[in-house]
Amino acid sequence: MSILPTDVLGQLEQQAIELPSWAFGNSGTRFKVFATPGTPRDPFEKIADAAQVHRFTALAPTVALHIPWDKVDDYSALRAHAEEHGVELGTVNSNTFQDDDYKFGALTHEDAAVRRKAIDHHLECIDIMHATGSRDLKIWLAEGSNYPGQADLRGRQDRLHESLQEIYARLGDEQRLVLEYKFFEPAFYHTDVPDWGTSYAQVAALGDKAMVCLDTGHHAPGTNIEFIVMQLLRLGKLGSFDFNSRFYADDDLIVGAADPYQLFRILVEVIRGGGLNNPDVAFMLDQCHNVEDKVPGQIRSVLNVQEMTARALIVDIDALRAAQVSGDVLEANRIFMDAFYTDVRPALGEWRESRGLPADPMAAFAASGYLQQIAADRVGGVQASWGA
Ligand code: PSV
Ligand code: MN
Repeated sequence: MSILPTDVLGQLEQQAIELPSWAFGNSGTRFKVFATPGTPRDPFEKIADAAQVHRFTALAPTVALHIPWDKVDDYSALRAHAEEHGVELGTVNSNTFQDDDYKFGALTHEDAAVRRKAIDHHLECIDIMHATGSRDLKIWLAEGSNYPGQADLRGRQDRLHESLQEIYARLGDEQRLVLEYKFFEPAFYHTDVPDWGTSYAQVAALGDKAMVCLDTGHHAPGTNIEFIVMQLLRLGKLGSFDFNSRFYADDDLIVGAADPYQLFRILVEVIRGGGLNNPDVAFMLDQCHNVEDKVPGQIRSVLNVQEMTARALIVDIDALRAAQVSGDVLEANRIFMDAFYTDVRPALGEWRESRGLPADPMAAFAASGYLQQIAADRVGGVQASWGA
């Protein structure tokens, strides 16, 4: 028998990981953004690139948009373009972090006129979601303060609740709001949604269609992220993941690159809590490819998630439970580590081939000549980058 039993393969077959449109544009640090030949000039080209990831892996059927970066005149046309390329449009991300008016906050701002503008932006995002067929509105707020005493922490929390209430009230029956937390940056003393507890308190006060988004890069070093995953699943409030990995801050590196074992531990809790292939829990990437090629960077990312999911699925749960119940600490840990150390890559390759996919999607994509083709075709225009 393969190390991946049929029921495990059945679960892997259903796995879907949403790609961020911004991963296909140029990105970098505050020091330099390096351009690459063939980088998309508009959302249509970003979606064409994203479709390549799905074509070679069958893992990425949807693409998230960021507004206004992905603003177009005709969202139905963008939707049709996505469908022609074999993918669908996914989560709509709002953006209240690049406008001068938002220097001191958006949904929390002291000035009602600025709050109005920020709320209206979210209402526009919901209108876009109707045209694109998107279910989720993802809100990440770059709001906070840099110096103690600068801001009225309590007043901002109350205004956040009021603003979110108005946005929530506009959601359609099938739509959801997911509120992302982040403990620092761009504000460095406090942020208004710094942790899962604050996000949970805010979304719980809204209702069933509001959930927490967990970005794996948004925690202090050493945070036990899998514990948060367990707790949010237990509370029925884990709406989505933004997967990426970090060495130092919010590095937005390839998921599973910095700490594969952490990704394994997270996925074990996802499975334990019923979050795998559960429509309530969206798997998304939130990454930037600053120095590596973008399409293969995304292919590697979804494969990393798939591989670690396979390892998490082969944990011998019955034996683990028995060891836990009997207090056999070392045996429980051995069972856990056995699954983590199992090399599932050959079995996954064989399985992909049996489904008509390339055993090695990275190699197959490289051999396809796509990167050379877009470099030759996409001449002129302005490459998409931060802010476009
Ligand atoms: C913020 O760091 C974040 O994680 C949010 O998800 C944004 O929408 C995304 O990055 C892109 O800026
Ligand atoms: Mn994120």
